[in-house]
Amino acid sequence: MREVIVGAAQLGPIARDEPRTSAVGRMIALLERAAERGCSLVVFPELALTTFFPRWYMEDQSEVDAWFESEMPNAATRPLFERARALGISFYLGYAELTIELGRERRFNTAILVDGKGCIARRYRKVHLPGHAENEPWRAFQHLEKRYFEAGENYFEPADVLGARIALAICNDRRWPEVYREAALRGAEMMLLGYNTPLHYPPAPEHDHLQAFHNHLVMQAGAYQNGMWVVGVAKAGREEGCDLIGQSSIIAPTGEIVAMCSTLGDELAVATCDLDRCAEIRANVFNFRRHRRPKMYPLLSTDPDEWRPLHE
Ligand code: CDT
Repeated sequence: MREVIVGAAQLGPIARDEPRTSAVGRMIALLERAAERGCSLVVFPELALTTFFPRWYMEDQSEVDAWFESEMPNAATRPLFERARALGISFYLGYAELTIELGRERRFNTAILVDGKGCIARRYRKVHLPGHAENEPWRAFQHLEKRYFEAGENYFEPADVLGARIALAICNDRRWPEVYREAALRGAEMMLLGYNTPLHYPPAPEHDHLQAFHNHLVMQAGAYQNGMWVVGVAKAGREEGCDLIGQSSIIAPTGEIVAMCSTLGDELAVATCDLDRCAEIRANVFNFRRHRRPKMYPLLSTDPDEWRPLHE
């Protein structure tokens, strides 16, 4: 058995005027609880330092940039890094990243995996950015990720942390089956995912009552079909008038939910994850080498603009 005790550290709402130091303080409180329960890995949500700012249309770039971090750790987050290192806990943290690369400013929706020594073992930039790029006033609230972020261009390569192969993804990524499969083909045994998911989906409100179902559906399928642990962690509750789903969960490679938050506030759900259980699935029904037929799926990694009918 190769066991990792994992804490899914759900956050309740973060107010627009709540300083990062307050959010970090709440995360440190969850970290302390996780330590008491023996966790060596704690997962925080997507964009965990601030409110979910893509719900507002902003034209002034300096107003947008106030939501971003240009270094990590920084003054606000250093106490979290230091407390986690003192406790020997690895953690996943989502935040808005502003960086200078290729000679220009670049902005990403980012998650990092920090190891028990306080070093960043993997930085992942969200690949699937949902929403829209222009103001759409007919919506009850905006979802402007396509305006404020560039899409990440990193593969789903797992990091070796805690004797486990751990991959990262962020929120909307969890709805795409290719994400889990790519990570699994790269040897991932666990997928960490933070999310902010509104209960109301303006383009198709007839699906609002299915939000929590779809949340679990995609993560449980991803876990089972790839024989990996999945840890999905919400920022939940009524945030600036917008309801965000909760149900942060730890899901076994069999697809079963083994721990779940039951509130919409700051809460910790804990499970002992035996990494060797991945083999129950991967040595059998989803033995990739034995049963996959990659030559039959050529369109899966083809750009849509290049699609051609198979028999043209
Ligand atoms: N943060 C994020 O990616 N949220 C999306 C909302 C639905 S698409 C507008 C999600 O997939 O949960």
